[in-house]
Amino acid sequence: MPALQSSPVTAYVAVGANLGDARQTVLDSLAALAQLPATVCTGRSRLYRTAPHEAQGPDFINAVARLSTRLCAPDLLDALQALENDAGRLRPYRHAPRTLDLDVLLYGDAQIDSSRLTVPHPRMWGRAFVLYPLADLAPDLVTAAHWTGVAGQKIEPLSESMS
Ligand code: A4P
Ligand code: MG
Repeated sequence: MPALQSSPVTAYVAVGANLGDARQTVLDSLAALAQLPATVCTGRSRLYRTAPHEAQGPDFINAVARLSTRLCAPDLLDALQALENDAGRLRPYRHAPRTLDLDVLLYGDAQIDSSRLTVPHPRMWGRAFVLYPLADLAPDLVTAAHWTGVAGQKIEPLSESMS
């Protein structure tokens, strides 16, 4: 039984996949995030096709979800990892192609640095595959300097009919 926060926290979760039917897995995971206990999904970005960044394998499908959740951050991570496992996630080596990756980008304005969880996600601001979908939901979070930092990274939104 998770210990719940007394009031909801706005969290942003990055969704990525580049194995199997990545688009369908991302859509299914966005639906599953909305079903987490003590959690409401208050927004989802467009879906994007992105080139692997510091990784190998097929192109990724990436998105971001905004949650309003009373789960504490470690319980949110547990829930995300359970969804990854349900999607058949294996970890043969770092940055291996994956059926589903769910990362906590932001958890309110919390700064967390534990053995299991670093929030804000330490690499998020240098990644187009995070910034574009995050800006769909929260454009004010992404600054001009952030955009300059990801110039040249290959990313394209999927058409509405695809997402
Ligand atoms: N962990 C620590 N902080 C967090 C957090 N904020 N959210 C720990 C989630 N997990 C966090 O994660 C490894 C460990 O990180 C977990 O056990 C957790 O306790 P993992 O899901 O097994 O592996 P990962 O996410 O691949 O690891 P890592 O090093 O965080 O990878 P990155 O840096 O997130 O990069 N290119 C494109 N185009 N699209 C992508 O989605 N993803 C990556 C992964 C690389 N290149 C990509 C993409
Ligand atoms: Mg991850």
